[in-house]
Amino acid sequence: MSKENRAFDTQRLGAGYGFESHPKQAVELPPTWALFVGLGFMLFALGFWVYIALNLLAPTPRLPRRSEKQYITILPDGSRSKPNELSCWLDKWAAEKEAAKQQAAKEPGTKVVVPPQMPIEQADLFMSVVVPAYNEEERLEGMLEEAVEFLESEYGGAHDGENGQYKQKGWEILIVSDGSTDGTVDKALEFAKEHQLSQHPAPKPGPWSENGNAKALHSTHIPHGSIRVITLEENRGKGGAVTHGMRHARGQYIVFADADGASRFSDLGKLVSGCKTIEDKDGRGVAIGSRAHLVGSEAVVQRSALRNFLMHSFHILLRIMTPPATARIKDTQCGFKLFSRPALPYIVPYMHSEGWIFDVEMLMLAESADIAMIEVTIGWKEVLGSKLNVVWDSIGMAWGLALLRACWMCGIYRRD
Ligand SMILES: Nc1nc2c(ncn2[C@@H]2O[C@H](COP(=O)(O)OP(=O)(O)O)[C@@H](O)[C@H]2O)c(=O)[nH]1
Ligand SMILES: [Mg+2]
Repeated sequence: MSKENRAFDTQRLGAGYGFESHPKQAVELPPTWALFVGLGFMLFALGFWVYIALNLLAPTPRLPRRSEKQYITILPDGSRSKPNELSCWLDKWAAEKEAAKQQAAKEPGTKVVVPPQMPIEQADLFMSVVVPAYNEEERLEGMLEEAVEFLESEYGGAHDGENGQYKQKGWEILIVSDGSTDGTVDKALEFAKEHQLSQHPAPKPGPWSENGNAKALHSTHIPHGSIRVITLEENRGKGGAVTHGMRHARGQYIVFADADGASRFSDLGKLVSGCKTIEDKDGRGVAIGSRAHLVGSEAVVQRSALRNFLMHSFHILLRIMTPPATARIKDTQCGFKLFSRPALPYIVPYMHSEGWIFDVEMLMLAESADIAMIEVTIGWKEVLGSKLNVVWDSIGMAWGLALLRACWMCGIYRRD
């Protein structure tokens, strides 16, 4: 045999050409149990690292700073107030809960029961409106105009509920400026000043009035203190701002609404009646403004094809990744949602998401506490100047959703 075709020379054992040089013997596999132990070990190691990674990646909201627990409003003489302390039901609730727990630990024999969610302090007024606002100097005024007109006509003066009549009356607007770098705060306070009742004691008929009916420049006059402006020192994101506002709400019902006025504010009445129909014996309920009926309509079609495509993809992801009642909600992202006060301690203390995905976390928390939710169709218009970065924020939302679900499943987030 010539030297050139040595590779095929299987007679020459030990020639150093690979397989032909191995002695023939049966391959011995490890026992099955050892394979299972190895596999189990690998899965455990994987789980361990996933758990560590989730712990590192899970968003932890930062604690509010001193100045963020204060608000500014307009005084009866039209000047700006100094910063006042915000009342915070959450701080009181957490302190009481802790005290009850310690009491229970101290007296193991006497059976002190800590209710899973202790009730929070009573409402002072009927409706709290939380408005997250990030650089909204352009869009805020129109929204406020529409809101106060409805609130004043529907729920009376801002202080009516504080006088002991059951909280059918009274309202407040909490504007949470989320580290805005423009004139959002000034715009909000200017608005409050211009509309303040004490600034316009009695509208006088003048050349502008029609048929002798006085019609002042601003038709709605509001009692002082109705609008509170809170400033977050650093931008947190919409979820952070809404949650912050909800911690300081004094209303029997709490709604959050976008600063651009995209939702028809007068549909708040529909949310309240919808919520009342589903409240349980403890008065807990959530009403979700819905634009689902508008899909395919002019308002939605006007949006870019990319935004609509991403919206549909996000809905599919939501269906797969959220528990059943949340997955059934057709429009989870609408910035117009109402909560009854007794529902708050099941949701607000356990919020983690700071960004756009916070709505889903709120709904998942409500679902996990067996709080009924109802979707209510509302009027809505597309308003220019959206701050949503369609591509990046969609990726961020998908990632946020995956993280959120994983953290709840692994017990990194939990109610205690
Ligand atoms: N707090 C806070 N709110 C934001 C931020 N970005 C947007 N918003 C608010 O979220 C609401 C909806 O924002 P918008 O830009 O209209 O989003 P879109 O309606 O989804 O297109 C408005 O009230 C914004 O001021 C942010 O970074 N922080
Ligand atoms: Mg908008």
